[in-house]
Amino acid sequence: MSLALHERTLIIIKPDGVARGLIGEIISRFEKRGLSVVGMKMTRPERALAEEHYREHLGKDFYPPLLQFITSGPVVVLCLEGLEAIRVARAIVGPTLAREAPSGTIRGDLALSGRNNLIHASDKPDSAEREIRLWFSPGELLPPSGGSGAASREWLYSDKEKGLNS
Ligand code: 3AN
Repeated sequence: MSLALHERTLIIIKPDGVARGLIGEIISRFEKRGLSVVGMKMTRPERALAEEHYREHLGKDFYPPLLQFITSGPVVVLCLEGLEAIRVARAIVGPTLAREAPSGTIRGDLALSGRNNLIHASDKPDSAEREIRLWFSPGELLPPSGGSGAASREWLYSDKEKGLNS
């Protein structure tokens, strides 16, 4: 099985993370782990975009307040790239209910709430693809291996993981 060295995932630093001044702290956790930033912008989401983003939760009791929350202020949207980036980013973020998130995760170290939990991270490859397309136009994304930390890639992965000889 070939490894997804250039797998991409979508991260949103939600309004609470921006308002609490945690943008740098949050991005640095992903970068220090080795994930590369290949797209980034600050925006205040339109309601229609938020509805599309959270469409799988339509009809749930927390859907209206969730939409209200995500559109309540500016967010920072990131596209991250790296080996198994979707799984790695979710592990860095921690589980939804921040009070139960283990220390060492972003939510476990920095949040207490189930809604104001700082971050969204795509949960699987098809949602990552859909969400990246929703939040970024192709011209806003760097090419594979072209993002932040490109110079450290040489040391981040073994030759086998890089798809070279084992
Ligand atoms: P995650 O962000 O951990 O992937 P999802 O995708 O299941 O969680 O839920 C999306 C967002 O909806 C969560 N980040 C949280 O803000 C909110 N949410 C999910 N479940 C609940 C819940 N039971 N009560 C309140 N808000 C919730």
